[in-house]
Amino acid sequence: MQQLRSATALAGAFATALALGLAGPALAETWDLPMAYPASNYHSETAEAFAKAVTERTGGELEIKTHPGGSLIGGAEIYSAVRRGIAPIGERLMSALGNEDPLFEIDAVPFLATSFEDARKLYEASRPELEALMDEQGLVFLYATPWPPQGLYANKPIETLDDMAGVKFRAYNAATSRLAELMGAVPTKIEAAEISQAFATGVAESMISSGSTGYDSKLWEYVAYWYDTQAWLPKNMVFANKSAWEGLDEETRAIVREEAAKAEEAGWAKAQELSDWYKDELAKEGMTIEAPTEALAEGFAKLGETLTEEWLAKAGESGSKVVESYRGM
Ligand code: PCA
Repeated sequence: MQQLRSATALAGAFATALALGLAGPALAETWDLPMAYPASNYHSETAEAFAKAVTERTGGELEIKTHPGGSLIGGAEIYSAVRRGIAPIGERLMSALGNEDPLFEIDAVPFLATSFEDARKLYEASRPELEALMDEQGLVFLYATPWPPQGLYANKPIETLDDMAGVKFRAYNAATSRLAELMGAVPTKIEAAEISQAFATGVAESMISSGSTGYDSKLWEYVAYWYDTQAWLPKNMVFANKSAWEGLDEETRAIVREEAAKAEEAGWAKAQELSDWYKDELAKEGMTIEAPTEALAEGFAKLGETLTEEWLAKAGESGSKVVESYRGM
């Protein structure tokens, strides 16, 4: 049936092309866009608006369909799926790709960039390298948007790092796993779609994330504290498979690029706009939202130094170059 339908579509497209006197038929395409975060999250909404705009502006010639919440492909598999052409386009948390290349982790280096303004600079400084790296991997980078600053969720008051000893910690990338280890906590990598279940069943008791993901996961049902450590602002990125991209005509590619640039601006604005709102919502649900104690902040700063050193050692010259150019901005 599927085959029959595409055969009919093909014949229709040929007929239209002949009628228009075109050299070759432009076939309408549907691109499924797998995403890891829930439909109601602003990252997903931004990608949905991007998908709609591309679909409309190309007159349906390129239809992009979003699939939030890991419903089509789980978060951990999205990058390799797009790389292998299983999905033509996808969205993924950049810093979860440290195994591909340490450069992807640059926005999860603790205290390197802790405000939206600095996060934007770090992004501008790293973007050319990221684009080149992804190009080598058979991918086309389209846009990236940030999460609000990362804070510490816990099921009990945390006054110093010692209070984290033995705590079951949900990690979302290698850097947060390592951070947990250094705190003496016990890390487990868990995708956002499984956070609520992990906290409900006691698999996780703590995590570092934004107010955004705590809000999406209704974390107040399981933990009472969020410490505003402002540790870093990680990003999600949207990227396409290079062969799929090269299959698009130039006009379509230009439309995708334009809409990606708009989505990027919208995503950065939305993240800033919602950052405090999320904290207020967590507080309204009864959570204690506090700045870390001096001792906790100091403990984190020390861990941050260790993690920065470790990252610089891994990321080598290209990593140091990006950090240097960021610091010079
Ligand atoms: N939310 C994502 C990554 C960073 C964030 O704020 C998560 O927890 O998976």
